[in-house]
Amino acid sequence: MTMKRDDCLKALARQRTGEIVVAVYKAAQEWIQIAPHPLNYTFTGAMGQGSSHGLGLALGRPDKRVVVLDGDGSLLMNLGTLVTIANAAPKNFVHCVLENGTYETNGAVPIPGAGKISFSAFARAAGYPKTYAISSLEEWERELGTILHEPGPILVDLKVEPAGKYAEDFPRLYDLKHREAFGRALRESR
Ligand SMILES: Cc1ncc(C[n+]2csc(CCOP(=O)(O)OP(=O)(O)O)c2C)c(N)n1
Ligand SMILES: [Mg+2]
Repeated sequence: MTMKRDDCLKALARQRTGEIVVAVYKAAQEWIQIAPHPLNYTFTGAMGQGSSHGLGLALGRPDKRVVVLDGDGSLLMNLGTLVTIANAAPKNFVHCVLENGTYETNGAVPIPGAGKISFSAFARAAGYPKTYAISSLEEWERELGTILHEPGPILVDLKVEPAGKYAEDFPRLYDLKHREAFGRALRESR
């Protein structure tokens, strides 16, 4: 069983309060349209670095919760990030992996090990104290209240399939206007 990605992101948007949300690739394309907010930090290009940027934000702003919407292909490209994050142990860090089994942005080429590997097992082996593997919307909606408040770092493996028709807008993911608004919102949210 899997969830439709846009349903999954809409459920997060409904329960979001003041969190910084770092999102990459398809999740980012949908997130900026589903949940526009100055504390969205999105980018593409530096593949695999979403969780690293999120870690920096979490360490720099321990008063804010950081939710990362990572890609499965992206995380595979930087698995060492799991060890770095577990070692730094930021309590305000939630690492979600949108596991669609593909490099969807590049024509949905399957990721290596699709369906055979376990991101939650990788994270536990790296030292994350808490992990979830979620494949139904009901479970995601039920657990979100806990996930957004319990001590991290937490890894949440979200089993998703593409859904929704969101036009790609790569420039908007990291244009200067939005990046400056992010910086301002972060400074003002102390
Ligand atoms: C170092 C590097 N290699 C390859 C690419 C090309 N590339 C851009 S997006 C992407 C796939 C991203 O896959 P995933 O993280 O699973 O996100 P999805 O597209 O499925 O949302 C690839 C391979 C890149 N940007 N950087
Ligand atoms: Mg993917």
